[in-house]
Amino acid sequence: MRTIKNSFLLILLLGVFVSAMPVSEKRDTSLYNDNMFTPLTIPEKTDKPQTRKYTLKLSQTQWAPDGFTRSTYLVNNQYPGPILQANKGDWFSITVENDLPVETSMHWHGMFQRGTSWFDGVPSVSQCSITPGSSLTYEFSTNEQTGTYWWHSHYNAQYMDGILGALIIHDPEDPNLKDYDYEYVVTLTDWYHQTTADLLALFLAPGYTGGNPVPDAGLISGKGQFNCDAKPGYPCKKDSDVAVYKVQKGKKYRFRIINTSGEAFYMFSIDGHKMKVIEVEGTYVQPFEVTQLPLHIAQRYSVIVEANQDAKDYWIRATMSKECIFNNGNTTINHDSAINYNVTGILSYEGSSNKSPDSTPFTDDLTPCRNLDSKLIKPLTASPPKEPTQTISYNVTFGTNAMGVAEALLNNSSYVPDKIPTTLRIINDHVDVKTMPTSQNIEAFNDDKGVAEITVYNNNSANHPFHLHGHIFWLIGDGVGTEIDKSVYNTVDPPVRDTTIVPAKGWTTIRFIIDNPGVWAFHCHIEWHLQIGMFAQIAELTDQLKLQKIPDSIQGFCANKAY
Ligand SMILES: *[C@@H]1O[C@H](CO)[C@@H](O)[C@H](O)[C@H]1NC(C)=O
Ligand SMILES: *[C@@H]1O[C@H](CO)[C@@H](O)[C@H](O)[C@H]1NC(C)=O
Ligand SMILES: *[C@@H]1O[C@H](CO)[C@@H](O)[C@H](O)[C@H]1NC(C)=O
Ligand SMILES: *[C@@H]1O[C@H](CO)[C@@H](O)[C@H](O)[C@H]1NC(C)=O
Ligand SMILES: *[C@@H]1O[C@H](CO)[C@@H](O)[C@H](O)[C@H]1NC(C)=O
Ligand SMILES: *[C@@H]1O[C@H](CO)[C@@H](O)[C@H](O)[C@H]1NC(C)=O
Ligand SMILES: *[C@@H]1O[C@H](CO)[C@@H](O)[C@H](O)[C@H]1NC(C)=O
Ligand SMILES: [Cu+2]
Repeated sequence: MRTIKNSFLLILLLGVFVSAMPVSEKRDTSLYNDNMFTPLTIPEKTDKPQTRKYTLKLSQTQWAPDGFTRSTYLVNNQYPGPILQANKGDWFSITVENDLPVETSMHWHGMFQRGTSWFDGVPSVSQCSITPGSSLTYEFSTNEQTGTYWWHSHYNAQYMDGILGALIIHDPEDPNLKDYDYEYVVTLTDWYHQTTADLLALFLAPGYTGGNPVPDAGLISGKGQFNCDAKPGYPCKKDSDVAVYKVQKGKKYRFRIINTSGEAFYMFSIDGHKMKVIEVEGTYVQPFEVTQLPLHIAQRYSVIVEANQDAKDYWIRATMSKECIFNNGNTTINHDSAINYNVTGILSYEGSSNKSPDSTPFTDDLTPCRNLDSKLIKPLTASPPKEPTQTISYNVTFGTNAMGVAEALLNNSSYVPDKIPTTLRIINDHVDVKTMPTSQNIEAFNDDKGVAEITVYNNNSANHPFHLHGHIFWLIGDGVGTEIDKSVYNTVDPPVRDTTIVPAKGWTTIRFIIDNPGVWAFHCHIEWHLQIGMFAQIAELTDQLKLQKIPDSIQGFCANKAY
């Protein structure tokens, strides 16, 4: 994310540039990522940690993942980008080559970045952005982390234009290994027919109060079907590729499901097949069965699906909850979207010839827009931290600034990114975070091995998926109402996550251990909210951070800018 002011002109210019491009009628299916539909090839187990090297080459092209052609960003000429894989303890060395006409920056969602906080990929917090034509190599250890993660651009709302992919860390000691035969990765994404640059220009226009833009389609692992029939005369092609996951009867499949959306809430299910949840955002849980899995943005689950039904085809449903998508009639951007909320793919048994499944959905009644019931999620090993040593809260509100532009505020303060990343200010200049402007929304946590407790109050009617960088946290409690209800606190075996919902008209309390020197973003993952300032910085153990040496590559990017 960059300053709205700085990037605004760029957004407008890009908007003009993009809309002037000819609309291609070509249907290029080669840009889908086939690896999303093939069981994972697991990296070989090694005695010593390996360095897993990848190159991510970012480019722009005209493409129609759902039947409508628009300017799309691709990574290695694919969408979603490559699945990055490692084994527990390995290092990643990932070179990001920016061939886009705009700046970028890459975030490894869920990675602790212990000792490498400058590679967390957040402009204005951990690094200066990667200018067009340049590249940056991110190097970090997976340390003790395992499980299902993802990577995405953290520059403006760019990931929603296509810059994202899965990141999987395999665990040779995974207690579930014997319970499945193959692994698949699934990404769920809401898709728009305008670029985020165009949408942001509308969204950030003075006087706009219509809420988040409405998506046009939902994509399963990059494949979607725009509802062409619903918009006569609209330039789109029917019969675009459907996401098909092939299974063999009698085998068991681990599906790693990642909600990579910018706005939409999904309810994921596979007709006729129960799902056994085994992992929630990198933490093993005591297995439990569900028929429907609710996922908010950035949340991840691993489930085991047994191919134990008649060898036919079954609908995979990633139903977007209409209730969770605000649409205030003609004041909302793209309010007349023809989106089909019933996003589908196919689970196809080997030998099945049934191309159009006739399976029926599960019909359990789940509350949309919320987390999976926390009571179901019991970590395999429960070791929540003790009572907090530092407690803070944020009150989320919306407003408009002096220019009439929408803003989101935490304790009355909308975050304004700084040119110089906070991490560099602290390490290079030893700036005391207490002296930073209010608009930095920065809070210091300096009690080594202490326990931080954050409560977010949400007085508005949207659900906000909050993500904390650099950590997992224990979800101590949440609820509706304007006051915390401590009677619902779970301090014995609470869920462990890195992204959780702050319910509409409600609150959420999390705890984490203060043990990772760095400056970490804590923000709503609805990109539209993030862009208007629903963002805080957690400055952790800055005395230790000051002693760390920033790589020349990170210093160099800023040297060319404000530094
Ligand atoms: C993905 O996250 C969005 C935004 O929180 C949510 O609306 C959507 O339902 C989620 N999708 C799934 C499958 O959970
Ligand atoms: C928007 O909708 C309202 C209420 O339905 C209607 O009165 C108004 O004329 C509409 N405005 C536009 C520009 O279509
Ligand atoms: C979506 O699914 C619901 C429930 O099954 C159904 O009532 C509705 O007609 C479907 N909508 C479309 C556009 O297929
Ligand atoms: C936000 O405001 C509340 C109420 O005044 C206060 O208790 C809390 O500490 C503030 N949070 C921060 C991060 O300053
Ligand atoms: C949050 O802000 C709203 C709007 O100003 C206010 O009504 C509410 O009491 C505040 N909540 C807390 C916990 O401070
Ligand atoms: C936010 O501003 C309102 C109105 O000025 C004030 O009443 C409230 O105390 C402020 N809240 C915080 C947490 O500073
Ligand atoms: C916040 O909640 C309080 C108490 O329910 C209510 O009086 C107030 O109108 C709300 N403010 C906003 C901005 O929603
Ligand atoms: Cu939000």
